[in-house]
Amino acid sequence: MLKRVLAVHDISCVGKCSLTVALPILSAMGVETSVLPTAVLSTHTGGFTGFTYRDLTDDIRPIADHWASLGLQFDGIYTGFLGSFEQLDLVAELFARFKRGDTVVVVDPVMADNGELYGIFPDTFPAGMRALCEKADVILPNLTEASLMLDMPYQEPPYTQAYIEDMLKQLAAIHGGGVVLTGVAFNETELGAAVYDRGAVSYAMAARIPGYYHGTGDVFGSALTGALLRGAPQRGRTLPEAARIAVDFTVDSIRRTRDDGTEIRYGVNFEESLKGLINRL
Ligand code: PXL
Repeated sequence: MLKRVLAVHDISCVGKCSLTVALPILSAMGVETSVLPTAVLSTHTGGFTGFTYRDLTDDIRPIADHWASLGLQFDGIYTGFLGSFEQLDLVAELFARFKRGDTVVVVDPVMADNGELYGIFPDTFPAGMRALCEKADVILPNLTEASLMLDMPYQEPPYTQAYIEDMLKQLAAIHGGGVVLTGVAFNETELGAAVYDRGAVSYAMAARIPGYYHGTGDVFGSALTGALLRGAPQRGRTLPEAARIAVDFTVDSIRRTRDDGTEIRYGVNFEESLKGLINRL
């Protein structure tokens, strides 16, 4: 039987991130995907000006009430970009209503990159996001988001292994669960993710492709969530296995985008990497 995941993100109509990435990737991975759009934007907010923003906060609880009346539950819940404190609270409420004992809750605390909180968020937002992370089974911060949630100054790469492993332990203490920390680099040539899974640290690194590619966090998070849910008959992949799959898929998508020479703010070419991802599963 198909596993069913609920993806809670905005719809950025153009620019390939959030739901326009999560839905195709999770479906292609063989996971039934329900969506809860938190907002509709004409484009994402990274690299475009003049975008529209229709907030859907008021629709979240009525949608959840209807689902509850149907007795729906999910094998996984995957959340990303959330636009306000109120949405953080509503999403915490969703976890309480739709999580069974074995449901995997993956929270990507999307709010910052390259040492900077996204301009639309107040400085108090990371504390709110940290409170949502407390309710997750797995969290997927990048180095900037991790620093903000731990109230540590942001440091530029390269990092030492001691620095990353101390950070992983502090992040795991937030929720007592799994951590996948992205943007980890120990030198100029490699980039990847550090994984903390029940006390064990591991790494999924890949050759660095220079440049900043938009939407890669959501490509990564979607592939990782799909891999956690999809495995040999009933069991999903372990967190280190899922991180390896997600890093390779993301890097493959970035490589195609670089080769295509397309404008970076329109997102990465994950579409032509899906076949390889499916074959690997
Ligand atoms: O990819 C993360 C993301 C999701 N949704 C919106 C965004 C961003 C990053 O900038 O602006 C609306």
